[in-house]
Amino acid sequence: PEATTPTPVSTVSQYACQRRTTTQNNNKIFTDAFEVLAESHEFNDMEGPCLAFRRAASVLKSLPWTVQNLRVTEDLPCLGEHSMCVIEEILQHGRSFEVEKILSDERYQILKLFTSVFGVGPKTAEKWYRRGLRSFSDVLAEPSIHLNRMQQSGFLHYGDISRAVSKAEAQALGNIIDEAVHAITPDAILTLTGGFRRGKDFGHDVDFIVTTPQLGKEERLLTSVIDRLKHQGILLYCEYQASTFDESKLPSYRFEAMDHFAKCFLILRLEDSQVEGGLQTAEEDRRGWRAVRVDLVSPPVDRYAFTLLGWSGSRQFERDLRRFARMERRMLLDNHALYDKTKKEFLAATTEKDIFAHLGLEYIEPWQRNA
Ligand code: TTP
Ligand code: MN
Ligand code: MN
Ligand code: MN
Repeated sequence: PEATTPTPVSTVSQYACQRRTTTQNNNKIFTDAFEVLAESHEFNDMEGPCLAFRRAASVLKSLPWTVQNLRVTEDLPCLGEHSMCVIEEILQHGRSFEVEKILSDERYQILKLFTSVFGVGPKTAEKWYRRGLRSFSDVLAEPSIHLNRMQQSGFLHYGDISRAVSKAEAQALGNIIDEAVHAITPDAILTLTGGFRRGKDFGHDVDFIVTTPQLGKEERLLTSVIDRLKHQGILLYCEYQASTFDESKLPSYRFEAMDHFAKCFLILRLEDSQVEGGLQTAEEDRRGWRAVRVDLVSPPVDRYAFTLLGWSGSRQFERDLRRFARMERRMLLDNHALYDKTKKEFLAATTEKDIFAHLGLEYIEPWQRNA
């Protein structure tokens, strides 16, 4: 008799770094639901379920087709019982009642509102909520609350920086940073990274890497760029972190550990006249400028490839690159270096392709990393 086993369709990897995920999401109705569930678990400090929903969303984002029945999901990795139930609900009713319940929950709504402020994370939001605060005016009127500088500017520029940055605005900021960087160091290296490098049309900020061909000059370049922006009158906020990079240290096991390179988190003033097609909203257009969040990181040039790979994201893609390195290759990867635990040696790289090759991974283009 003929074998009845169907030919297996090409299997989807459990690791985002072995999938190609463009900005075209064919399963948005499901992934939006999973992201609400992930966030609500994050607000309740439940890291495990939060990550599980983020992984489930990421798998669905990589599919070139839309999920139309529950059966097809059986061949997919990272979809647990709970995720399956949500998919089933949405397939049947067009929406998930569990997700709708969360969206209408007061605590979820308030924590979501508070964490939308630059400088306010889930911990601070939860603290304010526990104190009975329910709105921005509650927070601002509460005398016992001390806002740090970042949070103060977060409230000050709330309207502008909670509005998405367009590609044209990112391009205009690129011109400003490019001018500043090259006026200081003519042969400096400037690269757009983050979501815009992945081909996204909108972002919450614009991320750049700046470095110098001469090893050791990069940190000075970053502080000079900040000074120049300040003198130009376009620096609305600057949080500068000096380098604490130590090349003898092994890469970190923890994903959320920040990297140690010199960096700054900025809010810049972008003029309407600098943006091709002008600013987006009528209000900004009348005012003639808008505030935008910009991140700059400045690694030594011999770490450029690791930083580029680390800052290009997405966060899920980065998480899985590190998890893959550790679990499948006994290697440690972070924004600074790649270390082979078997050979007990660091593996050098000048391009992202070198790093993928060291890991035995097929190269994934930046626009395929929207996991
Ligand atoms: P983000 O700018 O937060 O995210 P994004 O550019 O992917 O999306 P958005 O449009 O919302 O801005 O971070 C970009 C990448 O930088 C992300 O993969 C994490 C990484 N990163 C670090 O590695 N270290 C850091 O200190 C910071 C702030 C970010
Ligand atoms: Mn970004
Ligand atoms: Mn972000
Ligand atoms: Mn950023």
